[in-house]
Amino acid sequence: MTKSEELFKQAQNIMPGGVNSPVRAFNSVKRTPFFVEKAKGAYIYDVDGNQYIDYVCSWGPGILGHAYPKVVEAVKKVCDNGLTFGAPTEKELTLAELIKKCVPSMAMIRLVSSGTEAVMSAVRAARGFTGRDKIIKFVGCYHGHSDGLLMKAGSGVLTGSIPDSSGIPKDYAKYTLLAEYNNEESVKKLMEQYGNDIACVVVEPVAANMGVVPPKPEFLKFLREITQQYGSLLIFDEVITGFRLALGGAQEYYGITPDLSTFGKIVGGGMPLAVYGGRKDIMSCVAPVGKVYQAGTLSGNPVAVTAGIETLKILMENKEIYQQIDKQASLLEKAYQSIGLQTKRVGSLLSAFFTDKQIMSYDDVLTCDTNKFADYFSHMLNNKIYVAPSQFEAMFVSNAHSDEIIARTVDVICKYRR
Ligand code: KE4
Repeated sequence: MTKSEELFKQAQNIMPGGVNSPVRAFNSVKRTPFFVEKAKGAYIYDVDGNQYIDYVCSWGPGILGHAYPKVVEAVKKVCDNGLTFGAPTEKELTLAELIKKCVPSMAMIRLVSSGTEAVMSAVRAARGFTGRDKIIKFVGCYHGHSDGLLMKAGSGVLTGSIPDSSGIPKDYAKYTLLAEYNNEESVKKLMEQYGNDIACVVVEPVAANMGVVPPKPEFLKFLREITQQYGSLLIFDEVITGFRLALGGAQEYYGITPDLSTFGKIVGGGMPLAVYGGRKDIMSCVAPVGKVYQAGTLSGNPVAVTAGIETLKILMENKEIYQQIDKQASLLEKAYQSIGLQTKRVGSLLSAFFTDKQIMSYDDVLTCDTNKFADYFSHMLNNKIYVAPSQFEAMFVSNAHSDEIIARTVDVICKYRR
């Protein structure tokens, strides 16, 4: 029995599934998860001494590569001054100003500790600002695990949604309407039926939780226009795309300005930090100025904020990183296409799909053969390459994925026989 297997066996007795987040249990790829010892650059090491090339990058934060020296040094240093104060610090102001510099729509921001918290709070601010109760989200998009956002399609688009988790009162579902990603008609129908009671449309500008599914041309522009038409707010959930597709995220990449945005992952440099914010008139509804209550003991934590500041500063001073990771990801994409797999890619975010159906929506992704995916996952892991253990996740390329690492990955991909 490997050490990972031993640890996993013990962990399952004290943590649900032996993990602290479900996807880490490797259930959909039918393998025992490896337990991590450390990570450095593009590599992650398990407790049995195996080294893997890492394309999960902790689900997105690792754009610079693991344990980036300048970030780690800054974090180590700041710890000597105390780990948390629960009081304002200049660093929070510095990070807020860096975020606004990168993402001009973020006129006012609030720091929180997770993407879930950021999106939950942004939706509450939208409801508080508009005085409306209903929201629209898209099937297949994930916005964290707050009750109102863990919903799946009901029997019909206009019949609202149903909870996508037990433990959520059925009644909550009537406030969350579900549309189909990339399907303008499905949004129009809901807006015509409920428009004046819809507080916001919340969307991943590039869907990355059903595998990577980019927006059809004009889809985001359509959402921008139809929300304005009905007085609803547009929320871009940029927890994955933020600071990944460009310094200004998807809203820079596609040139569409939402009313509110959420960020996570990269903005915290790998520490527990996320952000929601946007128009000042909306964010002025948030306590203590306004009546939308939201709070957090570790919000703006000085250690996490330091990691975020250092990460954003490095990205701002080295914008060529974006061309580099885009180029490296394009080489992987070509390799997947050379073995007959369909791919979707935006910059350094990509997925290979195990279906022949043209991928435009969640329904298309559901036609994927997840057993084939599991077989491919094992092929990659057995060759010491770690990709996300689910067809419905994304692949992330970091600035630490050198030409040699990419070449080795291409070689392993091309050896895979479907
Ligand atoms: P967290 O609460 O996990 O920090 O963020 C939630 C979230 C919000 N919005 C988007 C677009 C997200 O992708 C996420 C979280 N992403 C998943 C990976 N697809 C995190 C990995 C996990 O759940 O373990």
